[in-house]
Amino acid sequence: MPIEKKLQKLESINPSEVTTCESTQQMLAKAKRDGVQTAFDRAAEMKPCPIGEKSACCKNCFMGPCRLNSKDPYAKVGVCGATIDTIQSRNFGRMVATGTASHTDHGMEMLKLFKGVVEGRIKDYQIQDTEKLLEVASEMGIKTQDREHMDIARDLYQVLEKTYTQLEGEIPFTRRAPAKTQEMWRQHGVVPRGAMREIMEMMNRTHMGMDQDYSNIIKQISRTALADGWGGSMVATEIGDILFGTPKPVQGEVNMGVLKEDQVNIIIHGHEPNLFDSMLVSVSDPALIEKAKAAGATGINLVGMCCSGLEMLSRRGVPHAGNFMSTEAVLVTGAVDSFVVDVQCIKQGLVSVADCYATPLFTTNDRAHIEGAHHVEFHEDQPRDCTDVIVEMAIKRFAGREHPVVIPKRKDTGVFGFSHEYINYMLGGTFRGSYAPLNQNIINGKIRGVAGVVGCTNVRVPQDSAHVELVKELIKKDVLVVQTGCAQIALAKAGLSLPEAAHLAGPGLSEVCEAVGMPPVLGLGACVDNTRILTAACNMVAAGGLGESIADLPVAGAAPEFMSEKAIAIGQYFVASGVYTVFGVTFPTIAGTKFHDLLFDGLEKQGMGKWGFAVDPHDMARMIVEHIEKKRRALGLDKGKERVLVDMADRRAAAAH
Ligand code: SF4
Ligand code: MSK
Repeated sequence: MPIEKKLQKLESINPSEVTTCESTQQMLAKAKRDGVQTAFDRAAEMKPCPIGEKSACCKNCFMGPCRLNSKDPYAKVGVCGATIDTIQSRNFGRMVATGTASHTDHGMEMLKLFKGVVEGRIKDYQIQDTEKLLEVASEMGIKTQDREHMDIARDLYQVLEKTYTQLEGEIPFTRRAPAKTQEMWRQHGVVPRGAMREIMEMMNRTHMGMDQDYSNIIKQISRTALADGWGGSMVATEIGDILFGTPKPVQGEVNMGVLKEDQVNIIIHGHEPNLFDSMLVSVSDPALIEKAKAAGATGINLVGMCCSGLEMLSRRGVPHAGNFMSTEAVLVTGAVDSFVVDVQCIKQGLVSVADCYATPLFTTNDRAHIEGAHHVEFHEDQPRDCTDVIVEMAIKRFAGREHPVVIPKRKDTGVFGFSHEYINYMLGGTFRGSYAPLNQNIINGKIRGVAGVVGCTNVRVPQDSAHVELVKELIKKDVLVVQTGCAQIALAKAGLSLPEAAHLAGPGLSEVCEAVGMPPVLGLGACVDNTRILTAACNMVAAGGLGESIADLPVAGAAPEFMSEKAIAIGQYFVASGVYTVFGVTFPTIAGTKFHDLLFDGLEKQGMGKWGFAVDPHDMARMIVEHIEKKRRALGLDKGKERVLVDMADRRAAAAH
């Protein structure tokens, strides 16, 4: 379709005001010249609904929808009598249920793939990390000695399936949490039984006329969210590692400059690593490479975006073109010969942008079709029936490229793939991997604490700006930053994912980074890999000296540019696990209401973490640092312990404990 047909009268946006990513700015300027509309243009037209934004609107039945939008949120109730606290908590619960459903459904697909491999029905994937298989299996109480790997894997499948299907009891990975954290969960009755049951109950309890006490609804909210963090997401990460390999640090390239004008460019965007893994096989096939050459290309260039891109960047060093808010902009280069998606975070607007540049957009998953896209379904037992077709179509598009190609030159490098296992090894050495040196550096004050800065980019915030400002501020204050999801790409583009960025950190953190050779910002993977942060927190408690539960640790989390319901579920499972979690952009509750106060204060009094909110990244950094210092004081770390340099001998001694 000619580009002119796509022209709509839109408010004019200034690219440098809506994104700090240079490549995206360049492509938005080009999109404007080409008359192509993106989410940035639509956001200028579509202001957020102020009632929905604060969850003061209920549409849970058809006596409504009811809006409780008076100045005093308690001045009105819904037609059924529902108060603002009932409405907000029900809406919040449904967001958590949706986010949890997304992650657990993803995890379940990974487990289904694992089952197929173990049963020998699926031959194109194998167990790549047997060490991790044995570790996870023995953690789950499965006998591993003198047994075949496949027998162990079969038992592991049976145990992990309970994460989803169990009706009573506790999901398997909750036993990974420190005993005191588990005790606190039991005391509040929030240990998840099975993810399906928790999501189902959450939806039922939020139906009209069901649970109408926010202080009871919150229990199911936490239980559902914990079924994500210690359930569906954790299974996705652990099975992903077993099947595709546990990440180890790898240098990778990010930004739109990874596209190549003289090659067939294929982008994969989504969340499931299986499609990407099979695409890697197809693009390495000599016959397809020959076809690409016959079409005039010098090769085939496979590139990732968003979270499956991050999984492949972390595991294989596959180049990454950008995060969530760059997915439409990258098509404007005219250089993308196939744009392939699977599940989650895929804007419907991609179809029209792809159409403008004659780029074929492929959906591949039965759970996520898009009207107007080509659907070539991916099946794990015959993966190349899908991936080869896509490569062939990309070659065809390359041969007939109709639009001028403009690729931003910017390409940045970073080191990614810091699994919690690698952090253990990196700090403790090959023979005695341990978190004790990290704890030691926190105790002696060189590192004040650890912050997870994670999550999406959102059109309501200049892209990447809050991530970068917040992280710069935190490392300056000697807070070690760990990252997952689109946040990592923001920091990699700002050059903070390289060991050389240590000089931007405060004196204590930079000394540790230089001694170990690590960046002050550690990329841990995709958004499901937030569970690596939970596991790292468990290891920190186990290593000693920093309290007995996750809530005791001098740690915090932040999602400064979040946009998805998955992020709300993640935030709640961190809070319910004991972590102070600060969100930016907006928060879906009204300050001064009882439910809001429960989230922002009451939960901490119950032994959990709590929510925080700030739009300005500097405020956010201040809040996080204050919280970390509060936790340090509670641990007695403010008593002026001598600052000791940790050398190899110290590390060995610490690891021996
Ligand atoms: Fe209105 Fe109550 Fe129906 Fe919600 S459940 S729409 S508050 S009547
Ligand atoms: S892709 S959930 S925009 S991190 Fe996981 Fe990025 Fe957020 Fe989607």
